[in-house]
Amino acid sequence: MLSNKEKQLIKKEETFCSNTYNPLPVVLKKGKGVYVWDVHCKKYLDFLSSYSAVNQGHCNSKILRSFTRQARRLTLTSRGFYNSELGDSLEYITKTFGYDKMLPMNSGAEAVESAIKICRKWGHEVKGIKKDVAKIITCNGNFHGRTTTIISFSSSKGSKENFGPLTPGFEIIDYNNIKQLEDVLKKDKNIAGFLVEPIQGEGGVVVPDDGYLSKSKKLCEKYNVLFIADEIQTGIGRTGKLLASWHEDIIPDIVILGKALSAGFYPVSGVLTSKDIMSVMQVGSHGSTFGGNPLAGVVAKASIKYTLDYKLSENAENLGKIFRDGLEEIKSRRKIIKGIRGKGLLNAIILDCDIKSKIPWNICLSMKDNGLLAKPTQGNKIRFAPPLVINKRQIKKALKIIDLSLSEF
Ligand code: IF1
Repeated sequence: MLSNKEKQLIKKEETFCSNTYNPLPVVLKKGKGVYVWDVHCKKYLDFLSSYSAVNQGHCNSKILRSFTRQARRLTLTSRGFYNSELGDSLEYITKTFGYDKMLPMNSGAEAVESAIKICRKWGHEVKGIKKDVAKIITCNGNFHGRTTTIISFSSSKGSKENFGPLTPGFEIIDYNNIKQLEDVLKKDKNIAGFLVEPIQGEGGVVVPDDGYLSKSKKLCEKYNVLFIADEIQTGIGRTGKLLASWHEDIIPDIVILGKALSAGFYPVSGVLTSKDIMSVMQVGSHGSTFGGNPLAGVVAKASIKYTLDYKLSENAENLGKIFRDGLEEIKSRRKIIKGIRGKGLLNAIILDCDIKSKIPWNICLSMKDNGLLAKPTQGNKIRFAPPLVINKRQIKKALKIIDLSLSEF
């Protein structure tokens, strides 16, 4: 039951904020590491991690120190001038991921939009596609953000209803389907890029077959098409490697980062690629008021450094296995679980219910009451994605809570 204080806070948010979400009825006030507390100081394990934006844990002390030191000194200069932090942080980030250059932006969607611009310009000016007919292949079940161009290639009707006219220039194929990719590449000479999530997050944590990414990359090389990996959710250690693409030893032509690139302190995103590909972006072809500001540079470098120094990718790999084994054990006793899938600490259970059923929501309400926060995705799945700083004891605690809540269904 919600207290009067919670009801008032919820009512105020609903009164003054656009109504585009259906939040779980919990009002959070504090976060630290894998935990968040509500306004009555009830503690929860956060198994959503703001959709993988706080991989380094809520309010990470080390990153906070770097953040506040820079915030006291200089936060924003515009790119109308140079600043003392941007070059240093982009050198660190590009070298960490093995690229020559990064185009710095703010939100994930802005970075995806920027990657689309780079890819199209490369298609026209380097590949030689006729003016304004370059196309990008994307996948059914994709989620790349909420801007008008991005929803134009979404396969979910709900996200594009009445937002038209939509942006042309996208071919949608089935995810994890090499034949469909090759068919389009063979048929259509105007393809400039293939934009894909190494694991589809919103699609309900859909892990493609082993080899899907490497075969796709090889096809892109064969047909002179840019392989663009959207690692906004799967990057920064989430799936057990620094980039999910690295599970298949591929080097995408373009990598898009966001979310945990700033450990949840401040929107920082970016597009990483080679200097040749980035050379299509000349003075005046792109920009952003906050893109590449000194505070963003400092917090991004500190967030990546923390991820490496504290081996969060390895932790995600190891604890992800323990977590999935624990879910398998629960599944053997709880028929409501139909399937388990994921990699590293990006996992989901598939429930044996209709996608319109209230069961997933009610299970999340019960887990909330038992001290764990998670949310359903794609109807009959519940995503589990804790901060990557989680330890074995906390994983075991989470499994107990999940088991207890499922016992009610
Ligand atoms: C919300 C989903 C996840 C993303 C990938 C780009 C973006 C996202 C692979 C855009 C953002 C967020 C958005 C968030 C919910 C969450 C989400 F459910 F929407 F699909 F994680 F799976 N590429 N994903 O996952 O980044 O502009 O949001 O910074 O509330 O819409 P953004």
